[in-house]
Amino acid sequence: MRCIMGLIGVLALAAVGCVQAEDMGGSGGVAGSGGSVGDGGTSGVGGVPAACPPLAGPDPESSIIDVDPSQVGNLTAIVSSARPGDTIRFASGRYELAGVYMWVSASGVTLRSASGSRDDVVLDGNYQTREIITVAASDVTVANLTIAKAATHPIHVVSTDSADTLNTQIYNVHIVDPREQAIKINPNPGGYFVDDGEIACSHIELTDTGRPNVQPNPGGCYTGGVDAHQARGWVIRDNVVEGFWCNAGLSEHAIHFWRGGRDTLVERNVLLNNARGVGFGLAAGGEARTYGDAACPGASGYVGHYDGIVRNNFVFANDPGLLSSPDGFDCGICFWSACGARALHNSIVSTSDAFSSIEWRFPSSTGVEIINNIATHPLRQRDGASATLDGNLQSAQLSLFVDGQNGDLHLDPSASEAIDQGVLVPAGLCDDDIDRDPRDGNRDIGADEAQ
Ligand SMILES: [Ca+2]
Ligand SMILES: [Ca+2]
Repeated sequence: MRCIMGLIGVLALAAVGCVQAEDMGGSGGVAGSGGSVGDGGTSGVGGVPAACPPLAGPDPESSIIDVDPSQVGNLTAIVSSARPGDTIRFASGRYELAGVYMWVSASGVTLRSASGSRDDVVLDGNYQTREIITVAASDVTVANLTIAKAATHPIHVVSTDSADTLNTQIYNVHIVDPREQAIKINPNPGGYFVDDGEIACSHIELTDTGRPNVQPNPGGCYTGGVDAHQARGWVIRDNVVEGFWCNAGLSEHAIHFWRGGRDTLVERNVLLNNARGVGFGLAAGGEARTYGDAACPGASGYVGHYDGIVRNNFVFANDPGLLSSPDGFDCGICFWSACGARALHNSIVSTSDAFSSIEWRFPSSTGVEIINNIATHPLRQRDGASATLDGNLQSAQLSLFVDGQNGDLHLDPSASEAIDQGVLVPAGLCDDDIDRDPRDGNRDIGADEAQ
């Protein structure tokens, strides 16, 4: 059913089910995993957390295309024929895709559930559909859905041979058990890029059930959370990403921007039991996007990532399976060939071993700043990288946190080693904490400013 929404139409069509009914989500702490919208913060007004409010309803001027599970065989055609600005609204239920995929090629298209709850709509690839949703146009939104068991990527954002893909919004999506990277961001070889997107308030996970199905080639563990190539200006915030590790082979990071990424902002995420947390850059050479404005004059040669900020994140590991796996908890925040990268006010904790809490590697990792982070394990310089370090606390004890064994990395009131012990940070760089509460005049070390 196609519903043309206008101001009058809203009332007229309410009776036939064309009006958005958003749920208001729950409430709770930022560290909760598995929640839906509403679990993203503690500081909202009127019971609606500020970081993850319900997505606004469809533009009343847009066309709404309602689909239900009986139409699953037609989804490829329905999505391919969407016009610019259309909203495709999924009725609650399980969509057994069995090879069906969705390719979005019109700008401004939105894919979302009718109920507003991401748990109510499951798009299940059952490892038969390769890419489930491909975004190949600008201003596309994917929201309030669950996407399970893609044979490759649950969401793949690509540019085309004639245009950049800009302003993708991925919001309140639950991605579970992808066979490869959960959200892949790739440029088309023609010189157009995928820039200025946002991934927010989502839950991306690899479960114990899904882990044996991970693509083993190449490297034994070809999976990860967000994997972005040559992308600029993305914001990755208020997500929970968990479980990306394998019994053989090293998983890609929970959040990874490389091959010439730039200006990525990674904030207020909870990264649980991943072999690697946040990565800017990776290689020391190869193909990469470059920029014409001398983005990093201090670096010579290959740069894997330019500038960008990683702030107010919890990165935590306590799963014995991960910690005893061959690669273990390899790296919490990893700046490899990452020029000008900043790690500000993160909390990085392992209950057992970890190789690096924060790592900066290769000579083009220059101008790096590592400020006011709290970590149980080493901050590690490697292979000619250079960084400014100040206000960090290494070898932190688990007792400094509210529940260091289970991942609530808010500071315990007794954590005098961390509370009020941070150094000054220029205004505008990190004014709030993981709860979106303001930093006070004496900054606490780590992601939490204790109240
Ligand atoms: Ca303080
Ligand atoms: Ca706080």
